[in-house]
Amino acid sequence: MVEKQKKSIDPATNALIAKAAADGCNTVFDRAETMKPCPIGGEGSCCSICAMGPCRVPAPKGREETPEEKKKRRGVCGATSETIAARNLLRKMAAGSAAHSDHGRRVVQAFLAIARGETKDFTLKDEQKLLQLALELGVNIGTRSNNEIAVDVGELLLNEFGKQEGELLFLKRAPIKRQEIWHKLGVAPRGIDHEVVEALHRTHMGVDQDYKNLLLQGARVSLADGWGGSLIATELQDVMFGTPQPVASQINLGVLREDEVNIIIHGHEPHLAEALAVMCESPEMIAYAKSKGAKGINLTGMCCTANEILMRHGVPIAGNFLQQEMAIVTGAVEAMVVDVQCIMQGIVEAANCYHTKIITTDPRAKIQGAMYLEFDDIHAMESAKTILKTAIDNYQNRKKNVYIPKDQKADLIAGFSHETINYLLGGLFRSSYRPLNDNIINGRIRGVAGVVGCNNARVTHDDVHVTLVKELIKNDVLVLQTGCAAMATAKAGLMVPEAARFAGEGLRSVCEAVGIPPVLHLGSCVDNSRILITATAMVKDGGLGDDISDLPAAGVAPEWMSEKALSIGQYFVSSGVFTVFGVNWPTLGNKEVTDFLFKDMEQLYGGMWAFEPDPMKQAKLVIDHIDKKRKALGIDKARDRVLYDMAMRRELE
Ligand code: XCC
Repeated sequence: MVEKQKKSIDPATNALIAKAAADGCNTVFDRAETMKPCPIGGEGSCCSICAMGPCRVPAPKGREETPEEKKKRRGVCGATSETIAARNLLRKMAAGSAAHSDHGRRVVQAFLAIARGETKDFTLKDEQKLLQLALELGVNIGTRSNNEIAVDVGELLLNEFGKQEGELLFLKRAPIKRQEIWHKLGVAPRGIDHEVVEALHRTHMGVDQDYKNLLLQGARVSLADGWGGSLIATELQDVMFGTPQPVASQINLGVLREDEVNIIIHGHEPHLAEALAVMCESPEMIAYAKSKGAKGINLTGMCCTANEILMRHGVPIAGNFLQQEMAIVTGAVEAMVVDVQCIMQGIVEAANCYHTKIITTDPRAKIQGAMYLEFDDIHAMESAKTILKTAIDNYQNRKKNVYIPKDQKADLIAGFSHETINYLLGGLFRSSYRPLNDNIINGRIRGVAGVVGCNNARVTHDDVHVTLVKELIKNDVLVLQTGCAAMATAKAGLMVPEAARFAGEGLRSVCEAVGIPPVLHLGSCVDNSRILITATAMVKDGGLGDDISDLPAAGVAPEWMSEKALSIGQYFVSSGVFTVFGVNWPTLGNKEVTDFLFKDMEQLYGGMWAFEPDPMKQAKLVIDHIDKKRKALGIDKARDRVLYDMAMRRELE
């Protein structure tokens, strides 16, 4: 008998999977059992781009295909399996880039509304970051007010989306050598929307039919995300809502409260969450909650919105991607308020089993069967109030079958922005990456890994994340995290300074000296741009080569599922980072395309893709890569240090 895949390593999730079954509530874990993934689509061998298809061109399994078979593996139009696989991949990258970048555009629009005085509900919190941005972008500061400066900054950055000529302004932040690579390959993005549109055009029936050329556009549209849309979002969110600093909080479903109105904010963009965080504290709203029999209001987050308000307000996190229905199954959630991205339609069905109201708030993302209360950036607090009142009114409808896994919550420290890491390492007056670079050079820290991305119901929830990260820190690799990946390891207790005890001796000594955890939380998925800036800062500080591709560093998305992850992965690779994906790889149906991504890309970008579902093997790939880079830098000897015990010392005397 085939053993069933374990659903989660998280006890809270497992307890609620059992409760859902008892309550007759269908969840993602049930659907993943009944709906098997399509093997042809999964390997990138299905073309549904025109109405002559869909054409299926699956690769033979378990053996090399013959040249004759290969010739026949074509769509009705004659498209080869290379074209089909590359075209599918590029479309996914374009969708991922579009998602982050549409988020970025919305952030700029909100930023401009504040700068122009169109709303009084938010202010620009981080003046220093605003002025730095103005300097970088060549905006006149002089005696002008912050708002005047911000209007110019906002307009310049809004222009980045529709720009038709030139290249994105933030590309200049990258190391010079990296910029030269992009120019040589012709992949420096022009405008953000421009690259998404061109990717869609080139993948339309009968346009770009050379897989290498298609994958160049994959690099360009993804770079438009990492060094464009996502970076713009991160920078302006920091100016508006504050640059994150270390903050303590808690995570997992145990943060829900039995005697309070529980509201979960789920999605990605931070404006609504910011407004709710402020409004929840208002005496008027607290009194209103009390008038309905609750002791107070408990706002918690889910997915990347959770990371945003955790980083800036310490708002606790209820869970990551695969826990969204589980939160509802507690029977204790009055409202799940959502905006865009990673919101499973299944939450509406789950909510129908309990009393939870699903409230959509964004005209771009309505869900059939959910309640729609539009969030208005200009009148943010009024919108937040309406949403809160709706949730509070629902408290009285809470049914009896409530179960909160109260013991299931872990402490965590978050808020490690690039600025914070810089400050923590070097201090206020000499903030720098020097101590980090020095500790890498002397071998206490072997290297750095960015471990990011989603959960995926095709693998045991959180397992791949936690196993991988534990193995990395044990081997002295400092781990930087974002997104749902960060939440998985935080739940496992790896994001507190005491977790240094799980680290190898070298990394532990650095963590203990600085007082940081061995696994640093850098924020949401758009904040993967912070990892690019951190890597660039390490290069610029010196001693570790002159490009990101020289660093003893790698990226991993162990449980990825979204198209955004592919865009992130490709902008890591195109920025020079060796990047490993778990679960499944969407071009396995074509050897040429896969070899190009897994081998040839290194010649072009200094970074390349790898696919490995096993977390221990993922760790080995990362560590081997880090060691290869250490050797190339001539710092491999430093790690071979011997720690003398007393007997050895005496022998030497
Ligand atoms: Fe979504 Fe961002 Fe993935 Fe989590 S990590 S499942 S994309 S919430 Ni971004």
